[in-house]
Amino acid sequence: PRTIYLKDYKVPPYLVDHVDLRFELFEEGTRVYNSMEIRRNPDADPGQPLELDGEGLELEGLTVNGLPLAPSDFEVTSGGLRIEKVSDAFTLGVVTWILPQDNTRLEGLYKSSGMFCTQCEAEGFRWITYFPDRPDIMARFRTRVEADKARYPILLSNGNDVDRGDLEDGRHFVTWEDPFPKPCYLFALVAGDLVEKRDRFKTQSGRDIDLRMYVEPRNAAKCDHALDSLKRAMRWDEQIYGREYDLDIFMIVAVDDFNMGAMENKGLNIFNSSCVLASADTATDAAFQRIEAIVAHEYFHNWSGNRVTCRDWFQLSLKEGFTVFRDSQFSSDMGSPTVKRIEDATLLRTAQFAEDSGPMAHPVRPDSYIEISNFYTLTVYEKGAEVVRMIHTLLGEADFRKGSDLYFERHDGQAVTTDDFVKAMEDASGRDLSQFRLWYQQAGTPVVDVTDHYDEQARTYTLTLSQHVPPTPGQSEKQPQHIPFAVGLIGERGADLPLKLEAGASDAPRNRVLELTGAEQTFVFHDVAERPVPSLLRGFSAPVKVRYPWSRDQLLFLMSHDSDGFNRWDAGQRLAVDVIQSMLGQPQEQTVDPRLVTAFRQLLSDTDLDLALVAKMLHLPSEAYLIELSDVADVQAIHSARTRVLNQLALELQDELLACYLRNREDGDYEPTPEAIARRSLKNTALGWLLHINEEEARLMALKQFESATNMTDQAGALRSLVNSDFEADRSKALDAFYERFSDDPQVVEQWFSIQAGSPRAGTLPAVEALLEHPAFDWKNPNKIRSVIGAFAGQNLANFHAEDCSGYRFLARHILALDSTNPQIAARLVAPLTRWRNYGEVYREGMRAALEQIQARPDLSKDVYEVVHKSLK
Ligand code: DPP
Ligand code: ZN
Repeated sequence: PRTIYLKDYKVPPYLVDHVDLRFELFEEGTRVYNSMEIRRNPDADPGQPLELDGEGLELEGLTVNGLPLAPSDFEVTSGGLRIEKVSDAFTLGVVTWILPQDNTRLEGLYKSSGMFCTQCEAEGFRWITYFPDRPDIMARFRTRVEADKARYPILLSNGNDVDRGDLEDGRHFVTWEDPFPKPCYLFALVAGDLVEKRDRFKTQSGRDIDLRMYVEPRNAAKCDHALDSLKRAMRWDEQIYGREYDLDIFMIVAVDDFNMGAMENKGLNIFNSSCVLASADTATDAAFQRIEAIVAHEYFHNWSGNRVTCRDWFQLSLKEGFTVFRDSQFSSDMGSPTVKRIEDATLLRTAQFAEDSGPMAHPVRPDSYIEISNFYTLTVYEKGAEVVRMIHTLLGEADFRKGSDLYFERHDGQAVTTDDFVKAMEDASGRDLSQFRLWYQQAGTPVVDVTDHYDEQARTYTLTLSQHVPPTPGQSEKQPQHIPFAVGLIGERGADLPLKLEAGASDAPRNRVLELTGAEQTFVFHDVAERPVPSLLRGFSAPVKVRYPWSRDQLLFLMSHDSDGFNRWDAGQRLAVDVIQSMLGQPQEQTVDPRLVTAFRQLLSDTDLDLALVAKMLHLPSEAYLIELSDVADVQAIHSARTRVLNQLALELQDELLACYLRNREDGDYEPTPEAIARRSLKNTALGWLLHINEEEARLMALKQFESATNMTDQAGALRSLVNSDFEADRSKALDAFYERFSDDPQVVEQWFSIQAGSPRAGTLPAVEALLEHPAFDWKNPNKIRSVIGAFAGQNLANFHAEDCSGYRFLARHILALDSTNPQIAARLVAPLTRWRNYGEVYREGMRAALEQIQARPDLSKDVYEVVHKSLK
């Protein structure tokens, strides 16, 4: 397979101004009539042939200005179609025949539960018709959809519906026109027997927008949360970014088979059902929050992605990093900012840091790729969002807003680069971000080492920060980056001290963002009356690793005194990591540092503390995070050490856990408010811990909660606790009852699968293999694959990393099977094997053998080939 390089980018030789599409949808196939108004690009080298992309298409007709083209005038190539000689401006007509009903890749046009839908990002449009499938071609689309009226009463595409009517043979049509030029990856079409839920939104300038949500009839009662979230997002984007919606209609559609979470097609967002449908009795708090965030994310793309789009796919983070930053600000404003920060940092430190130190490590703006689908990564999305967040921190709220206004104004209707984004921020603020741009160019997680010195005589406190960025594939030498490093200094009595960078300065802040730009830099604080404890990288102000020799007592001190909620939580995490790591390989009877027990006792008993923060602080660092922190991970030892710490904590804190459970048990009507979510989280964590030690009273409480729960959070919480316990009989009874009750609800069945596959107790390999044989499992449905195979390899680490390597062979076998039906999903599943070099020998060899087994298969998809090949290199 061919590697594509950023340095090879050239402007397109031809532009498409207008596209007229007509889809004839039939059960045995779809005919697509595509008429494009094309002209030579005045900015490109002249004399180039016209090349269009196309995959899996049967070409039925080709005309130029209405006249058929002779076979000698064009050439159908492996990835498309080439016409050597064309005039400066012309209309090209293409007729193709495609088979959506057989499309298991879920790219282009396909069928899902009896409805037609599309997914064109990144390169799906080429599976529909011949077209220059690249985001810097922005065209106006007019789309006529024709189908059987009884089967497909709803026919949708982008923009406004301008015409509709009946045809012969019980068929009908609807014509859609999108006034905004857009790249073809934002094209969408939906046809199905769907119910419509309507709502309205009045924009800040007083325009009325029709909000329409389309779902299968059985999901009619699961739309309210998405529509409410949408309205909140629309209002928020007006208030915070001054961005107003631009069409008269905004549509959301839910489909069951979807490779991604959702897609921001212009005016017609298509969602994976699991990321949009919710009701109290079928969706957990986590799902409610995820839906609010994703609905907002896709909506925000209307400006950051659609009105201003990417020049090429190397610029993916231009829209994704910025939009993830925007949705994270939004979630933070809707809920608890500290909790949101903890969740974002946890994901980043666990999964993105792992990616950044593995064989697939790449910059936020990659330099090359084989298959772009492999670059919808945590680095492009989450690290990309952190990079934008750092710009926000460096510029401050007001200048950042000036920068975003300038960016939208300057580039409206254009396809641009991450450099253009940074330039707008520079121009609006007057700041120089040239060194900062390295965040887009250098892969790898910077490490900041911190040392300090307190001079009692001079009353100065000195922090020395030094940074290095580790080597990553293709980048052995790195330069120092521009790191906003927020700090505070905490005095003996727990209060923040003034931070004076000059002696005698008055009005000193107690929170400061130090700007680390050199390889090593020293910051001296004056008039420091006592030796402080430093609070470093407050609010996780940069996506870096911080090393400082904290003592356990200092961490305990920070846990209870840091005014920065994030760092309070982080101190608890560091302490727990330290305790767990010190128990690695120790005998069973090794006891846990009593200070950790005391700290957790405090957390459970202090009713004045912020519940949401306590709920987060009670989560021990995950196995995945502990693995990420190890140079050479011994998974079984990590699992055993963490389990022992959890057991001992639960045993010592039974009374407090019980009291916490009872205190937070009462629940009125279900509401996904931050306060109620925190109570449920605390309650279910306490229950889980108690069942972990097989406490009989807790068993009865769990059974009762399972039977009487009025919302899915409590229902699934009880089920999960039982499944993770040793109460074998209760576990299978509860699992059966749960399935019985929810078997006709795919989203709940997916939870049922993942609770089992992700549990170290219930999810041994034979049990997981049995789930694959379950009638509700479906190899064509990505959510089912993720909820069984993904949950097993991603969460059930003790069983996946079984020392006999059976987990790896299992994964390799299914990756190979899936590669021929859905290469995107197959390639995603390779991720748990990629970092084999960071594991102990047994694991390492087993993972490598699994990768080699996959690599040995001829005709691998580009998707799987790229990940496996780079992992073994
Ligand atoms: N739909 C995906 C997202 O919004 C890709 N654009 O991130
Ligand atoms: Zn996105």
